[in-house]
Amino acid sequence: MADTPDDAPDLEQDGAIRPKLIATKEQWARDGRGLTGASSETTPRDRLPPGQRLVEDWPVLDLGITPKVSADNWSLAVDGLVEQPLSWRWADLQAQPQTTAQSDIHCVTTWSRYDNQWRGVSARDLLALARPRPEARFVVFHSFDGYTTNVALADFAEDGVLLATHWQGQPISLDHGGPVRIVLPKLYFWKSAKWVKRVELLADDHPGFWEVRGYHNHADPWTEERYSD
Ligand SMILES: Nc1nc2c(c(=O)[nH]1)N[C@H]1C(S)=C(S)[C@@H](COP(=O)(O)O)O[C@H]1N2
Ligand SMILES: [Mo]
Repeated sequence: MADTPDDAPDLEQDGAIRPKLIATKEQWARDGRGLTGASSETTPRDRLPPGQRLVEDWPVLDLGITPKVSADNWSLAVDGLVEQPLSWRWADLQAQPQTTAQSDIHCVTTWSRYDNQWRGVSARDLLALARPRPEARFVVFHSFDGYTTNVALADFAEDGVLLATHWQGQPISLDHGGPVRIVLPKLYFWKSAKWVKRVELLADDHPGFWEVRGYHNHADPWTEERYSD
């Protein structure tokens, strides 16, 4: 089924995939919606990337499925090209060193939100435990709602990238991808997988849900890598 995510969700869930929303976002990619053509070369590199507007609230965006994931049934696999595959339950995650990091959110639908205070396990600490093999160059995040998204291993290993459990000192709500979501501050927010269940390391790139539907493979907000052309 080409129009559904490639992973079957494996928990109970509320809601269903919203085909109209997906079709609309595919059309935005074809239309180049939100593109200003201004690159960081022509505009001052201030805090708000080109084509973005600041919001105070925090919108909820996803495919329409909210998996019934909690600390009790949560699990995480880190696998693929790693020396030490990991299989964590909630207590294993809690036993890791906890990192806090503040960052701005930039969503491709043109909203940005400043000063988000995140806490969780840093990607660097996770990678130090799992030990990527030399051939590993890409990462795919798999989520409990069936969503996937891909990044270069180098981008996952950046400073400030977290498997986040807390936002502004509170547990991340289910709507926003709790109990554990990825936060990848340097890329558009669709790369920050909610409800993450698997971090897969690969030698070859494997485009995710939006990346095969007209959205940019890399997704740098500063150079408006919104869509693939
Ligand atoms: N598992 C999962 N993660 C996801 C998505 C999704 O549908 N499922 N949507 C992405 C998109 S398009 C955005 S903009 C952000 C939205 O996160 P928020 O709802 O916490 O604002 O989550 C990203 N991560
Ligand atoms: Mo998004």
